Parts: sequence; structure tokens; C-alpha cells
Amino acid sequence: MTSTAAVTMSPHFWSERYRSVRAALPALAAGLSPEDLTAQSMPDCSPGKWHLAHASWFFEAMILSGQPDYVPVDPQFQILFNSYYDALGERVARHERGLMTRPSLEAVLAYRHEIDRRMTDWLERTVMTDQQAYLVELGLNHEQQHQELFLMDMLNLMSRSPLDPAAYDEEPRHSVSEAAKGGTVWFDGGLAMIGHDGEGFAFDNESPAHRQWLEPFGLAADLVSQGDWLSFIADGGYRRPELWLADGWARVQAEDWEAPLYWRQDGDGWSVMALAGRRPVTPEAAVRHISFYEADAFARWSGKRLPTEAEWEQAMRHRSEVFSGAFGEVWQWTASGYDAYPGFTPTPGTAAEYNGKFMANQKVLRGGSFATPEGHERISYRNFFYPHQRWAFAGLRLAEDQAPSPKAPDQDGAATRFQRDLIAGLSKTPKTASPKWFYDAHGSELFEQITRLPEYYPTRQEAALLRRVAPQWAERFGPNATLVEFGSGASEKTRVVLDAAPDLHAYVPIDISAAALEGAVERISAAYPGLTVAPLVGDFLHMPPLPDVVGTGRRIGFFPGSTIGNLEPDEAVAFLRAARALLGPGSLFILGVDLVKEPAVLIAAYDDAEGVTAAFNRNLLARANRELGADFDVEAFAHKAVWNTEAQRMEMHLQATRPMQARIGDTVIAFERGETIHTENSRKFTEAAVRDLAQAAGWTELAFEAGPAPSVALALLGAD
Ligand code: SAH
Ligand code: AVI
Repeated sequence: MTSTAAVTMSPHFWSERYRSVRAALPALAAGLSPEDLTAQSMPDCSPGKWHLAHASWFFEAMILSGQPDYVPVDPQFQILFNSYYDALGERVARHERGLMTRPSLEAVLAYRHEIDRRMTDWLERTVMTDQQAYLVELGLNHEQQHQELFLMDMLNLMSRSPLDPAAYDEEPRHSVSEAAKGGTVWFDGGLAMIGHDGEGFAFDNESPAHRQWLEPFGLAADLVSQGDWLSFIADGGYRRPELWLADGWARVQAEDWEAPLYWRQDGDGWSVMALAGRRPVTPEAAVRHISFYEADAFARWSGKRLPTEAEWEQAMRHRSEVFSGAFGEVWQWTASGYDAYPGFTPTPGTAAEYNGKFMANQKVLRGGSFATPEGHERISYRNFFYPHQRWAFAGLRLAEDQAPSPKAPDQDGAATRFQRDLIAGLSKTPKTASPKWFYDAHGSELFEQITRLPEYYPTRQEAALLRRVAPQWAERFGPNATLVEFGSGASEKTRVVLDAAPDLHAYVPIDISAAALEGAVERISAAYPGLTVAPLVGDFLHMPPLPDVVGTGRRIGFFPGSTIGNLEPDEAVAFLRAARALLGPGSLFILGVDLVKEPAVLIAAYDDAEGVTAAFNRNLLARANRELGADFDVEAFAHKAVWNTEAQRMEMHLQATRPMQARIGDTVIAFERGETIHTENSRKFTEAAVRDLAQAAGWTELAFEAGPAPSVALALLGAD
């Protein structure tokens, strides 16, 4: 069972939440006639009346019937409205649900009403166990799934009428469509954490969280549009067997597919049936009502492919803001089969049949649709349908492999990644670059110079604070512990921890700068001869597994310097969560953060009188010239350091002092005079912000110590 913190909520909270979720389905049914709600348009669909009844039956079967001496509202409803639960006995065959002219709609609404009465009564007088709270949350999420199914089924029914009836005056949706963002977003690949990690509600099929290896990949920022689909049709997409999987091609022929479901050729153009009636195809809108087979054929026609579900999840965990339509437009088909995650266990009890038994021959869809109730979506959510099914609000987003570079600048691909990432960032508006690319050998050296500047207080203040707290905190490390440091740089502060914990077994410094790491390892190994030092060169946002040499004791994460402030807030949460998984149960984490303070102090720290920070900032472009053969006129970019009050962060930018162009490989980037490249954020924290961040990532704050002005702070976090 996935645990839920919700048990601690009051009975009143639960009855209110129950009431508000349950109100939606009757509201969707309100304008429809009893006839609309009784017919069944195909075996995959259910009558609206059946959805209204079944979602109520679920609460009766899963929760209310667990009470001693429970008397069902109507014993016959147990058979009529059971969907697929074998453990709960016989039921009406799925394809015959439309034959249930009785009970009447009125009787079904009365059944709903009675279940609501019993449930709210039960919720208000019960202090629920974990399992009960999970089942209530499951019942509410099940209800929300039926809200979307109801709309899918109602549209299918309306589509079967020659009258093209509109089920609703306007399409029922909770948010407007997002504007297209354009382009492909590139990801490095590496080891990714996928799946639900235990915080908040999730279905059993989303757990356990586990590691997945990803090769570098690109994911389209936007969904495939109806206009794209018109091009596919015009190019013979539905007539060319070479584009299709064999099973898909068999469907195309057997069912005469020529376009997505609900599309019709009207004269020269196409129209599409939707919940608000039949309308002309809208080229800029996302395509809907396609099967997996069509999505796959379209991707092949495009010279691309469908993403795996792990790629989709990794992309949305780390860069959701650069995508449009991730949630709230159409579900997105993935290339992944709907299988159990490693270590999967179904929810105990009757609800075991909820998801697990469908794990054969279906494909996973990710995201959510316009009809998915608000708040029901989740990054780890796994929807699933058979590959031929088309009546869901399903579309697609294309993925691609990293194109093999004809002139890869080096063997290990690091420069290729730098080039790709830099071009991607400079192709955006406004232009951006990741601060992780500051740190080649020269950049790491410049950072060390910054740490010695009179204006740059964080390093000095943090080292002093660490000297004060390390002896006390080190008492908790225990025998055979391993210190894992993220962004270790010169490993200077590490010495304070190593001195306070002479029994440490191993030290694993992780840094993207090979040069900084090499120097640090040499110095630390010489100064601490008994310590096993096992460095890892790489990006800490794509956690590599820990080397075999780590001790059998506790793992201690160490992330000083407020480097966490260089990450986007959602990246920081994902990072801390991944670190918790990497370090394992019982681990500790020492996190260093800079605190919000007087802007003048901050600005001086990021715009020093000697110009070292300016050189550090410009080194990004100088590095591109050195490593990628780019031709930036480095001195023509001015260093800017600004305090962003709203986001509570210092920002560094490079500003073009004249209009110019720069070439990186075959790509030419144009700059207008005054245009900037946003190169770094350094978020500043409050104690509450640190606690929220740690909590969001599943860590518990064990201690928090702030130093004297200009203040920085250290937090000790625990994973339990
Ligand atoms: N921890 C040191 C150094 C901070 S400078 C201190 O507190 O003084 C930030 C360090 O993090 C640099 O050494 C840089 O190379 C490294 N770094 C930045 N982004 C990184 C990433 N994504 N993955 C791994 N290391 C990174
Ligand atoms: C590494 N990082 C926490 C430093 C910071 O303060 O954001 C990098 C830096 N940027 C400008 N000066 C120092």
C-alpha cells in the first residue's frame, strides 16, 4: 500500500473532500436526458447511468461493506454495478450494460444519494486506519477516473448519431490550451529515478520508485497537432504499410481507418466530433482520438519515435516548464508496455484487482487530458489502453535519439553535451545557459578565487559555521560511514567534516569538473591516508550509482556552498529526493544554504570590485570558444548581477553590448544590442523555505543552524 499522510486529516476534511469530488459526476450528467444516460455505444464504453452507479458501488464494496452487520442499499446492485472484481462475485457482462433500462436513472441517483449519506456519516464518525484512508482516497480517485470515462463514453455515443449532437454547449475543461513553445528539449540520459516515492496518494502501479538507465534523448516541447496530422494523411499516412506495425496495419485495413476517430471528410476539409458538437479540424490544436498504432506510425513517418514512459517522466520531473500540454490537453502514448515496476505489489485486499491484473498487452500513456479532473494528474501517473483503442482523449508527443554528431569533438561526449545544451539554451527566448558549464579547469580555478574575495562571504561564513556544528553532528554518523559530497569542487570544506569524523570509512566526491576533482582527490588522499577516496566525475542531477567501496555504515550526503540555490526549485526537490534514494535508509544529509539578506550585500558578492565574478561569468563563453571552436567576442558581453525579489534569488546575466552573431558548430546565434544570456540563479533561503524543500523531498529536518551576519545556514536532514 502506498502510505498517505492524509490519515492525520480531520473527519471533517475527509467528508468535505468526499462531497466536492462526488459532486462533479452528477453535474456532468445534469444536462443529459435519461435516454442519453442509458445507451451503450460499444462494448468498451458504459452507459452514463452505469458510471453514476458503479462509482457509488465502489465505495459500498470497498469501504462501507467492511462494517460489521452492514446491510447493502440493494443486494442486486452488487451484481449490476460490479465492473471487473472477480473476488466480489458475479456481474452483468460488460457489453450488456446498455441493456439495463432498470433500475431507472432516478433510482440510480437515489442509490448515489444514499451512498453519499452513508459515506459522509461514516467519514464523520470514523478515525481511519492507514488502509481505510488509502481506500477512501482510492475511491475518490476512482470516481475522478470515471468522470473522464463518462465524457469519453458520452462523446462516443454522440458520435454514433447522424444528428452530431453536442453533449455540452461548451467543451467541459478546467484550463485553456497552452501556447506552443517550439523545438525539442534535450536530455543527457544517465540513471534516472522513476515512479512514485511514497509521498501523497498514488495508484499501486506507480510504485516502487526505481532506477532506470536512459540514453540521451530529445522530447518535443509540444504535442503533435491536428495540422501535423493533416500532413500525415495528405502524405498517404494511412495507405503506406511500411509506416505501420503489422498489428496496426491489420487494423487500418480491417476497420478502414483513414483519419483519427471522430474525423470526417466534409467536402475539401475535415471536421471532428467533440463534446460540444462537430467542428472543422483546428490545425493548431492537439490531435486526439488516435490509437497507439497511429501514434507509432506517425512517429515513424516523422523520422522520430514515441518516448518511453521513463523518458517522459524524467523530462517532466526536471523541465516541465519548457513543455506545453504536458497535462490538461491529451494523454500521450508512450512506447512502453504496461508492466509491473520492479518490486510491484498490488494494494492489499479487494482493491488488489484495481490495476495489476491488466498488465498484459496494453501500452502506457502519460500526462492527462482536458477531461482529467483538476488535481487528479501526477507526474508518475500511468494510464493504459490497448494499442488499438481510440476513444480516449489520447494524442502524442514525439521523441528522438541524440543525433550522432558527424564531428563529435571528443570521445566521451562531454563537449557534445555542452554544445547541444548551449545551443538549446541560446535558441530560447530569453537566452539561457546552465551554470554547470562554468566549471572547466579555468572556471573551477576562478570559483576558488571568488571564495577568497572580501565581498564573497558565503564560503568563509559557511566554513566557520561548519567548524562549530560538525563535531556535534558527526557524533550521529556511526561506524563505517561514507561521506558523499555533491559539487565537491576543491573539497576544502570537506576537511572540516573529515576532521570531526576521523572514523569515516570512505569519501565519494562528485563533481562535473574533472580538473577540480582530480586536484581535490590528490590533496585529500595525501592528507587523510586511512580514508578510501572514490571520486565520481559527472552531473549530480543524473545520479550515478555509488561505487562498491562505500562502507557498510550510514551514508552522509554533503551539499555545501548553497550550490542547491543554483538549481530551479523543482530541480532542487528532485535532486534531494534522488539523493535520498541514492544514500538509502538511515542516511543523513548536511545541506548548506545562503540566507536572504540586504540586496546590497548580495549584489557586491556577485559583482566584486576586482572583476573575478565577471571573468567567471564570461568563462562560459570563453570555454565555448576553447572547447567547441565557437567565436564569441567574450569581452563584448557585460557581466550583470541582479537581485530578483520575487524569486528571492541573485541572477547573473551576460549582456551583449552591441548587435552581434556567434557561431557554435553549424549554428549561428544572433544577439541584439542589450540582449542577455541568463547564466545563473543563486536562490537565497529562509529557514522555512529550507524546511519546505527538505520535506517536499521526503527528508526530515533534524537541526538548523544559522551563523552571524552575513548569514548562511546549515541544515542536518535525516531519511527515515
Ligand atoms: N562545494 C564547494 C564548491 C562549490 S562550487 C564549496 O562549497 O565551495 C560548485 C561546484 O559544483 C563546482 O565544483 C561545480 O563543478 C560543481 N557542479 C555544479 N553543477 C554540477 C552538476 N550539475 N553536477 C556535478 N557537479 C556540479
Ligand atoms: C557554486 N555556487 C553556489 C556559487 C553561487 O554563489 O551561486 C557560484 C557563484 N556564482 C557567482 N559567484 C559564485
